[in-house]
This record gives sequence, structure tokens and C-alpha cells, in this order.
Amino acid sequence: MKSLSQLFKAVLASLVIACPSIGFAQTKWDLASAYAPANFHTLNLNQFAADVDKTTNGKLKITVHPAASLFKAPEIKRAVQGGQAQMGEIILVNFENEWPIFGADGLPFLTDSYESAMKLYKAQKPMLEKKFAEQGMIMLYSVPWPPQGIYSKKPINSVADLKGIKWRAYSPATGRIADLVGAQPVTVQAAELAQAMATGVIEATMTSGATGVDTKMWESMKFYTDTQAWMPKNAVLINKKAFDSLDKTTQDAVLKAGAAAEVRGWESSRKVVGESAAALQKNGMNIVQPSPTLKTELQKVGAKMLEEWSSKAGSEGTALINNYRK
Ligand code: PCA
Repeated sequence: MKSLSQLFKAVLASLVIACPSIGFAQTKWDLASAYAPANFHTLNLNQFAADVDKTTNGKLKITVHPAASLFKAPEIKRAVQGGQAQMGEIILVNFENEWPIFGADGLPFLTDSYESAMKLYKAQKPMLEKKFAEQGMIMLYSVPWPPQGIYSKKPINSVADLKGIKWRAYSPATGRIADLVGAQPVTVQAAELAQAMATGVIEATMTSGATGVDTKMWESMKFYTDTQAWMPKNAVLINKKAFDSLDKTTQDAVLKAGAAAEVRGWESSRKVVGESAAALQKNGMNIVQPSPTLKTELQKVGAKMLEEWSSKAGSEGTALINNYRK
């Protein structure tokens, strides 16, 4: 027969399991991400989850699901909003059609360095935070991809070399570039890119050195023209209700680990530029500087896209660009 104290322990144990507010029980969150397990954004998420685990003494366990294994890239935002995943990482430019401000960091040549990308982020951040809050989410942090260049099978000396070729796009803006240069856009998210390229249907794409390495771009592309055209940002989102259901100490742990992840992420993004260039080169990719003609022509494409974007983005867009240029 159980002694009274044994009975008491059993009751207490079941309470702890049933009732998180007692403070011993564990909360489990899923974090949906869309990029390769070894990508620097994903490694940063892993470190974030490990930091939270440590500082909460295992009270909040966050499982990172990389490579679009839980939700496909375009579905992650809605999944976090609806609480199907408590957290998720998205690329903001994917959602430009919903709200132009999401697309500001996909405008070619608006920024040209990590410093200017940070300036743009600072101008964009309060607007993004407000929008996500209205949608029942918290933007925990945001980190840019390294600068975007053109991978191609053939050398690209001018925009004319892009005419008619099959151009992989990952966002509305990368699709729009194809339209403006006369290429044929095919939208493929990063998780499916290696496979799409293996079938030979893609002849060029604009993305980072990081994604070139993740997808072993050298297996199908020969040239990387280093245009450094823009630096799109990923943003890590939390479902607000899930966050509100945590106790204050755990909330603080999440926010603190998120702030650290932002700093670390910007640093790794910079570091990855050189590392991925070396890896591409080692595997036979020809890394080339854009010709003056190509540069001028692409800058015209950028100017046209800024004009189109500005007319869609209205006064919010004007405010953002003014704040950025201030
Ligand atoms: N890689 C992602 C987005 C930007 C980047 O550098 C991709 O190609 O899908």
C-alpha cells in the first residue's frame, strides 16, 4: 500500500505534468525554417534554441525544423500566424505582394554594403514590428543574406545575354527582374533548388554565395557574377499567443537569446561572404566582376523597380526611403 507521502508525490508529479504554471513542466515549440541544415541562418537558429534551453533550464524546448521540412517557405508566415508552428523563419521579400515594405530589401542597388543594409533595417524595423504585431506575431530578429549575384551556365556580359534564358526566381522582385531583362522566370524556393537545377531546366539565378554552396551550384552553373545587388533579410517570428503563455522569466530568456542571435547573425552573414566565395572557387566556379555595361544596365533595372515599388508603397514607402537616406 502506498504511504501518504508517496501518494502526495504522485499527485504532485501529475500536477507538474498537467500544469505548466507550477514551473517544472516543459513547453515544446516548433520552429519552421526553409533553408539548408548547414546554412548560417539555420546554425544561428540552432544556437538560439540551445541558448533558450540553457537559460530556461530546459523549460522551453524549441525544435528547429530546417529545409522546409515542416512548412514550405511561402507557408511559414501563415503557419506562425495561425499557431501551427509557434515560431518560424521567413524571407521578408517573399511577402512583397502582401505589403510593399516587406520587399524593400529586395530592391536592386538600394543598399550596397552591410552598413547600408543595417541603415535600411533600422528604418524598416519599426514598420515591420508594427505589421507583425497587427498580425498576431512578434518579430524576434532579422538577419540579411549575403549580397546577391548571378549564377549562370554561360558568361553574362550584358543584359542581352539573359534574353530568353530560364531564370530561377525566389520572390516577386527576382521574378520582376526576369521580366525586365527578357528572361523566363521560374519560381523555385531554396529547398527545391538543387533538384530543380539537376533537371537542367534552370539556366541562371540570382542569389548569394551561401545558397550557391548550400545547393552545390557548381554542379550545374559555371559562372558567378558578383553584382552585390541587394541583401534580402530573413526574419524570425513568434506567435504572440504562444509567447504570452510563457512565464515572464522564459519570455525574457527568449527575447535575450533573440537579440544575441541578431548580432551573431549579422556577423556570420559577413563572414560567410568570404567563406562561400572560397568554397565556390575551390569547386570550380568562375567568380567574375560584372562588366561596366552589365552594371549600368542592371542599375537601370534597379531604378525602374524602385520607381514601381514607390508607386505601390505610397506614403509608407516614401517615409521608409527618406528615413533610410537621412
Ligand atoms: N538565398 C535564398 C534567398 C536569398 C539567398 O541568398 C534563396 O536563394 O532562395
